Amino acid sequence: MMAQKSIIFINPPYERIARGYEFVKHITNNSPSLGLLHLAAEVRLRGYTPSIIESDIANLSVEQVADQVIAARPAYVGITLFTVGIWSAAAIARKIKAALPHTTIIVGGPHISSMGEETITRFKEFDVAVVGEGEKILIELLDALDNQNPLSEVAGIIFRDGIFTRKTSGWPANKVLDELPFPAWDLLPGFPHAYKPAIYDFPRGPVATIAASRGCPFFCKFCDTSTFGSKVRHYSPQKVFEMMKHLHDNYGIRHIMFVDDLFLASKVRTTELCNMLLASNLKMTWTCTARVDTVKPDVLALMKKAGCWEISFGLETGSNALLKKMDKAAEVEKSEQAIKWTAAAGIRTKGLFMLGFPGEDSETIAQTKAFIRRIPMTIMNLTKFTPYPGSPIYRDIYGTNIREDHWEKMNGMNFVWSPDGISVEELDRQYQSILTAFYKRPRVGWYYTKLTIHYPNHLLRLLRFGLGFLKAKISSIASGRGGLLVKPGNAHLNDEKKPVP
Ligand code: B12
Ligand code: SF4
Repeated sequence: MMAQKSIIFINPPYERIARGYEFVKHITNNSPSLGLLHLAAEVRLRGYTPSIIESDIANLSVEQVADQVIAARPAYVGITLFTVGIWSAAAIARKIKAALPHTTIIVGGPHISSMGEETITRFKEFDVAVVGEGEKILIELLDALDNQNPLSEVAGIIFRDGIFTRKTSGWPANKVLDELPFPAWDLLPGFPHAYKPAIYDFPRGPVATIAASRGCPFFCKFCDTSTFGSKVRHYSPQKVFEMMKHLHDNYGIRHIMFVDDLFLASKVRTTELCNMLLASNLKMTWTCTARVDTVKPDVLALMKKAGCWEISFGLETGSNALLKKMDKAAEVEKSEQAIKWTAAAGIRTKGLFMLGFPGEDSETIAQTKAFIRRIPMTIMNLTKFTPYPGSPIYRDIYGTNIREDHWEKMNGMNFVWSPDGISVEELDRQYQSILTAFYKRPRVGWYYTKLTIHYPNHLLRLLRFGLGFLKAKISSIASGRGGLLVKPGNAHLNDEKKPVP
């Protein structure tokens, strides 16, 4: 018997960390899928019984996830798809379909918003795809499936119709975010303690994530904005405050990570939220992401008072020429100013950098190294440039080819492509060298020592990471790779193209 009106949401397992760097798992971000929490809350309101499987965080393999689902015999399965997780999601779906042919498998998420038609055509184990923001569309879709109404009448979906793949008209994005129910944190197994963000990214746990807005009006060439589009919509400051209080009062949450792209886009809203936090007795800390052109000393001072602990800035590179190529609408000088203002306000500064964007060369790498040495940055993240489907650069690089063999590697920790004149091996070497240029300085080392003494909860994770790193280095030297942690020879643009069958 199929469990009627039940739906299991899955965040599939994926290669989170590049081979050779497995020890990094001890210190990386283990945040859950906020999208699935929003969807679960919405369907529960409409009488469905949702549950959630966070595969990676629960350390579940493809087989284990499929077995759990098969045992529960749900009417529906909803899988969230990042490009990196597509193969494992397809493997899970295939196993479920073999055992439960009447279970409908619905997919959504960033990979679908950018490449939905190709995905539904390619992967027969997925039944229907939901494009963009999923809450309202999923409700309409489930209603149509329950009542056997034609899918062609549901907007915002892609489905197979005989041998054809059909896409219905787009669904307008949710305009009023306040109308959405709070994410269903109560359905997350092990919440909140199982969901730790990256080490040193929060002072004290437990931690939860909130997206206080959706959408971004910029078009940085490396960024996939296909899910939420360019129209920015916000929760009201009052609702954000209520969500924080709900998390604090019901789950003991002490730190919030705002994951929206442009948390500081509106000075008025930021000021209002900060004033609410100051007037309350919620002693929560929080972090957010901002563009360098949205911070000013007065707001920063208020944010600090209201508990802001760290701001992440997408700095990307120390080269103005490269920023221009990225269509980032930013300049190194502005970045430097924003970092200085933020540090002066007593807020930690996190720089998000990228290595290997088209145009990267030895000169831009030297500029980046000089930049990170001179700015008062507390913590840096360096990702390996990846042309994600949905980003404007994707078509520039791949044209109409679909390099599905690259998908599994698209976790920001592999170079699947390299610019002319610079090899993947050289980029890998520079990757380590840039991180070393920042983290090996005595000032940074001393800061982290003080931080560890102040917040000893991070120590155990750090020890596990350190031991893993040591083991990886020794094994690399022993196998003749001279300490290099990644095996050279990733796929390159000039490799033989593998078309979609
Ligand atoms: C927070 C975040 C993370 C967190 C949490 C990840 C998670 N699983 O949600 C962490 C740090 C772990 C993370 C990691 C990565 N991330 Co990330 N992340 C984000 C960020 C900033 C916000 C996501 C979010 O919470 N949004 C709010 C919620 C409500 O939206 P949502 O999850 O997209 O869900 C909505 C819709 O997508 C849809 N939907 C989603 N799933 C489903 C399923 C069904 C069945 C249905 C019907 C609908 C549906 O409905 C939901 C509700 O409206 C986005 C940027 C962005 N603006 O979205 C990048 C983003 C999603 N990440 C990205 C990437 C590349 C990654 C990494 C692969 C590598 C990296 N550089 O970090 C890793 C691995 C991802 C993984 N599989 O977990 C890309 C994805 C591009 C792509 N095509 O794959 C994005 C879009 C950034 C970008 N602009 O390029 N990430
Ligand atoms: S990088 Fe940031 S500013 Fe640029 S498009 Fe993406 S979310 Fe918007």
